[in-house]
Amino acid sequence: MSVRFPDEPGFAGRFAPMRLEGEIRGLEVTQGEVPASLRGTFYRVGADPAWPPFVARDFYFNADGMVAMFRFENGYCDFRSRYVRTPRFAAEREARRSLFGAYRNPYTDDPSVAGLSRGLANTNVYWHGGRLLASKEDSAPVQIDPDTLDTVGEFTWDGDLSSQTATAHPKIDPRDGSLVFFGYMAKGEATRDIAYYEADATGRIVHEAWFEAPYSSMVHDWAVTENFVVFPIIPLTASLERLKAGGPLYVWDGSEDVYLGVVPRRGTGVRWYRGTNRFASHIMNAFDDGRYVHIDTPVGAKSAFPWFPDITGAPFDPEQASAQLSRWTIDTQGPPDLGDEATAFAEQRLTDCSGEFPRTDDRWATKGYRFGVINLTDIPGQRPDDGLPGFRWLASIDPVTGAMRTRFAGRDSTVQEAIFVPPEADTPNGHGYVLQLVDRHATGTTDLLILDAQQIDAPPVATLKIPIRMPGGLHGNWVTPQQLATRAG
Ligand code: V55
Ligand code: FE
Repeated sequence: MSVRFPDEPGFAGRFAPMRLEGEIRGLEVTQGEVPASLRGTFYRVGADPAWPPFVARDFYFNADGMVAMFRFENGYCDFRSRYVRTPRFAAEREARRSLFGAYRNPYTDDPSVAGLSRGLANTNVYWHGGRLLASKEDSAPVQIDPDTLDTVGEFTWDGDLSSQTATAHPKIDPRDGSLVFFGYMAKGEATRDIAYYEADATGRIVHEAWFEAPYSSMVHDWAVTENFVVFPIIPLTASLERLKAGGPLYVWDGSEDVYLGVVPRRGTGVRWYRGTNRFASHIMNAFDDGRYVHIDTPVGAKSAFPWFPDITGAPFDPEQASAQLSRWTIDTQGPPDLGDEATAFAEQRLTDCSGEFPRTDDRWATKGYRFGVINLTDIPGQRPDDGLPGFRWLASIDPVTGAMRTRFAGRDSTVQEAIFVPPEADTPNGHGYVLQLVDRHATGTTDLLILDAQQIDAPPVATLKIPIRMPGGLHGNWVTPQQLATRAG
């Protein structure tokens, strides 16, 4: 009956479970001063398994969502962390053990939980229509109380969500506050169905369109511009037969093409632009000029996820998995599918450094922009000699000039996703703060850095100390007091 986590890489180092819910009023400031004018809350979610898995070689995509909040007011920062009480979390807490099996494989579950949502709410936490929503791409989001982090319950846009799933990477159009989102595998695991939605600023779904992808795959992030949405179909392919046989949902298929599905905003028809095999996951930003769509995303030769096997059995190769920020350009008036060996969209590399977790100043989301941040695993010629894998630098980039600044996290330190925080006043694109959690491996603590967005390489404006390790960090967002005041019931 002992609680014992497996001696496996998925539960070691920065993936070792923490499982701690708590509150610290007034985090310790170890350097600098928190600007008194900084008012708002940074919410982020990490994946932290509440119970040991009963399947072998489990990984953090399959772990419970732990939401953390950092609320800034008058130079103080209050911290709170809380698990999302998904139906799955509640059932396993009651049983004091895992009841759900392998990642997105319901055929491996304990029969007692058949029919219960497998959602973990572990990938993103965002504010829209007066609600704080924690989400994972295999299910509907879960509404969270923005002050206590108590779980309100599953949110299905008042029942209007016809898809079984909703992306963890919705975009908010700064023009009108619309939430632009989609569900993939919308009719169940390994299906090819995609449902595209827009909800107005109040959180009511006002547009819905359905279509089928060329093949079933992980559609983790996507591109939204003023006039188009683009669905990247990347060959982390899924198969229901494999799932039923107890195998992984995804495998990397190096023989399959990439497709970019372009749909006009609030339109219905999809056009598929085909390109040669490669990998991409997160999108920094995207924009269009009415005809050409530009999408900035790190692009690698192969999948960055070591836990999804290569279809050929080839071992994971970090070199091939490393991705460099690149720009994909689609001529929406050009021919969509040029057939074998050809590519129907252009690719131009923006940097030679390897990285992921790109973000932008979301006031410029969907628009031509001058500021992004990204975490780097490697800068040619600057690799530290401490042998620690993972993201070691933060970089800021102006995609127009290519100008880049970098900040090394330090020895024994890795970085989690950074976010841009606008100051109270209207400022130019990229003028404000960048917030970033830094894992201090030697002490098992975490620092929250407040950086000047225009000089991320300068000493931090302030460093706050969280005296615990915060594992499995994924995505987060900044919510202003004005937004919190629009709370829906
Ligand atoms: C990602 C994370 C997920 C997932 C699928 O970063 C993709 C990508 C935390 O869960 O289920
Ligand atoms: Fe993501």
